[in-house]
Amino acid sequence: MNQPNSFRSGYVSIIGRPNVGKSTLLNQLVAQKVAATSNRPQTTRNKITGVVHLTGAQIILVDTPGIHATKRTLNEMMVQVSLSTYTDVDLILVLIDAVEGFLPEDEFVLKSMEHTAVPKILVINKIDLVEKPNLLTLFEKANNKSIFKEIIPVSALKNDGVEVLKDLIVGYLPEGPEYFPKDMITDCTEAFLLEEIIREKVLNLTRFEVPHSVAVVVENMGDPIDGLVRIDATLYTEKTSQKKIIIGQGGSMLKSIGRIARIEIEKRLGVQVFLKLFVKVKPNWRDQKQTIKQFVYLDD
Ligand SMILES: Nc1nc2c(ncn2[C@@H]2O[C@H](COP(=O)(O)OP(=O)(O)OP(=O)(O)O)[C@@H](O)[C@H]2O)c(=O)[nH]1
Ligand SMILES: [Mg+2]
Repeated sequence: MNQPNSFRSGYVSIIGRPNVGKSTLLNQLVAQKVAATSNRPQTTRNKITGVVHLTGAQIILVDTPGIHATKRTLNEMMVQVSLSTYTDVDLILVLIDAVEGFLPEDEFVLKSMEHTAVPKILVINKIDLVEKPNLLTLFEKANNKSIFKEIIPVSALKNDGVEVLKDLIVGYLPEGPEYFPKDMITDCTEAFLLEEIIREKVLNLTRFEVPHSVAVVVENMGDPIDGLVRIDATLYTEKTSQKKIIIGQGGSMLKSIGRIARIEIEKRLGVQVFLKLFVKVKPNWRDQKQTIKQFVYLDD
C-alpha cells in the first residue's frame, strides 16, 4: 500500500500598503535576494515568486505591489495584481509597520480582503524600531480586529522571528506536491531580475518623482566571451528633465547606478559583466497600457 503523501505545499501572498517591508520579508524567507527593496513606496510593481524549500514542505511566496489608492494607470494595474492573488493562494500574510501601526492605508488594505475566506496572518514588521509597550498596544488593536488567525511580530531586516513565521505558515499549507525543483527559488526570468537590480539602484540614488518614473528594460544579454558578459539595458523616463538627472553631471549619476548594479549582477551571475546603460524618454508611459505591458510585464 502507498504511504499517504504528507508533503505540504501551497501559495502564500504577502500583502500590505507600500513600504511596510514585504519584499524584504520575501528575501529573508527565501534567504536570497530576489525582490528589489527601497525606502521609496511603490518599489515592487509585479508579483514576484520566492520559493522556500523545507524538509517536508514547500512555501511558494508571492510578493506583491503595495496596495494604495491611485488614479495612474500603472499604479491601478499594480494594485490589481495584488488583489488578484486573493483567489489563488492558501494563505495571506498581511504586513503592517510596527512603528506606524494601523494607518488609514492599512485599513484600506484590510477592507480589500473583506470578502476573501483565505486565512490571514498578521505580520507586525520592523519590531527592531519599537519599544515593547508600544508593541503590546498594537497587539491588542490587532486582536480586536479578529480577522487574523495569528499575529506575529518580526523584523524582516534583522531576521528576527522569521523562522517562527516559516513554521507558522507551514501549518496552514495543504498536502500537495513539490511544485518547484529544489534548486529553483523563483520563476522570474533572469532578464526581469537584472532589470529589478538596476531599478533598485535608481530608486536608492534618485529622489522625488524620478525613481517612480523609471522603467528598466534589458535589451540584450550576450553569451560569455572570455568570462565577460555584455548586458545592454535601457532606463526609460517620462521627461527630459528626469533623463538629465539620471545621467547626472558629466554622466556621474549613470556611472554610479551602473557600477553598483554591475557589482550585484556579477555576484548573481558569477561572471564578469560589462553593463551598458542607455537612458531614453517615453512621455507618460505610466499611463499607457501597452507600454506598461512591455516595460513592466503587467497584464490587464
Ligand atoms: N528597520 C527596519 N526596516 C525595515 C524592515 N523591513 C523592511 N525595512 C525597510 O523598509 C523599507 C521598505 O522595504 P520594502 O521591502 O521595499 O517594502 P515593501 O513593502 O516591499 O514596499 P513596496 O514594494 O513599495 O510595496 C526599506 O528601506 C527596508 O530596508 C525591518 O524589519 N526593520
Ligand atoms: Mg516591495
